[in-house]
Amino acid sequence: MPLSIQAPDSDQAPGSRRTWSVAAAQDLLSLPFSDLMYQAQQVHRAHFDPNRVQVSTLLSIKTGACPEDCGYCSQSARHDTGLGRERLLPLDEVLAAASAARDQGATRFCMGAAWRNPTDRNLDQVAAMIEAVQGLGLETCVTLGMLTGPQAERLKAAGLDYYNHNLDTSPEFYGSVITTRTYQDRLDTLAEVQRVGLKVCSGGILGMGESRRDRAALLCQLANLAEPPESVPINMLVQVEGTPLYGTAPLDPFELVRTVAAARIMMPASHVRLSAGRSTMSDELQALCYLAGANSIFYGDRLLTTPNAETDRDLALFERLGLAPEAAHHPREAPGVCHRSEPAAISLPS
Ligand code: SAM
Ligand code: DTB
Ligand code: SF4
Repeated sequence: MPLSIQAPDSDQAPGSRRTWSVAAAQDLLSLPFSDLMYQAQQVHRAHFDPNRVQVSTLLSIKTGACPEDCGYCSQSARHDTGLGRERLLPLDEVLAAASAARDQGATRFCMGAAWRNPTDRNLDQVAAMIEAVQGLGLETCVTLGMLTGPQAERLKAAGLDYYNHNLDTSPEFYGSVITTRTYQDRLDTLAEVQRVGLKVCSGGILGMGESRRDRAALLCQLANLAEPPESVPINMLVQVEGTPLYGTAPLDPFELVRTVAAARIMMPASHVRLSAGRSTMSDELQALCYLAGANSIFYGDRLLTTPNAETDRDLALFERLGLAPEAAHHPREAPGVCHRSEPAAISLPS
């Protein structure tokens, strides 16, 4: 059944999961910084080993010429960003990138395509990629745009672990960023993905000119889904020349830390990923995000079309902070199993 945009409601029946109201989320985001961080750390430590970080690597399997008009995106055909249209990558190139990512220590391989939605033929090709990447012992995630129910079933049957589909911002601000689809379209795809038993990766982008209330409303939408997403990417806008959002006033970095902390408190068992934007963040800002409860990153020198923080810098920061990569949860663990896990094999600088 399609989900609908959540009305604010803070009633909580005994024993049930809390429904977050926008006002309650806004109150969290507005706490004195130390109080917010303290709460987030308590929640983080109750659910995770705070010194382990899940490590995913991204690959753009189909770049550019997307018919959507997302105001932040380098890949929209409607923005002149200098990106050309590329074809779907062949399977052997995807496999080579996945095995390099595994050798570098990634445990999940995330494949992104610049589609509004995949065709059934596209899905057959992506299903072959999922099966091959899984054969390397990596968890798999894909982000392909909107899906129908049967398409979600097809991905589940191929053995996919996670589907990424971001809500990006609040329902109210969404139309200022994207006009070619609705918030409800996003929720409908998420409902199909959850219905077939795929794990959900869904989050948003900060620094698009949204207000703190918009960030609160985004977190409410995510936390109030039928089940909270297993993975919550918090992206900082990567400003790409030629996109409508290029030149947006930068967000106060403490708002990023606050949003990570609130996400941790509102979705205690979810991995919160400090996603795009790390290449321009200081080590100290990233450390604050880890302290606020971020426990996942994209690792590797590239995101989809823009540079990521360099792997050497990430490894050095892990070493300086005493962090270690989390081992893969693959083959699948039983539901409800604790998220604490052994470190993965990854070579740290000496
Ligand atoms: N086309 C698919 C879709 O939109 O769902 C999948 C690919 S799309 C590039 C994946 C996500 O990347 C978007 O939902 C958005 O949240 C994020 N993203 C894209 N461009 C970004 C940018 N410049 N800065 C930060 N995040 C970005
Ligand atoms: C997500 O939340 N962020 C990733 C991934 N999911 C697909 C994408 C970030 C893209 C950043 C801009 C680029 O490299 O094109
Ligand atoms: Fe297309 Fe996805 Fe970029 Fe939007 S975010 S323009 S749907 S690739």
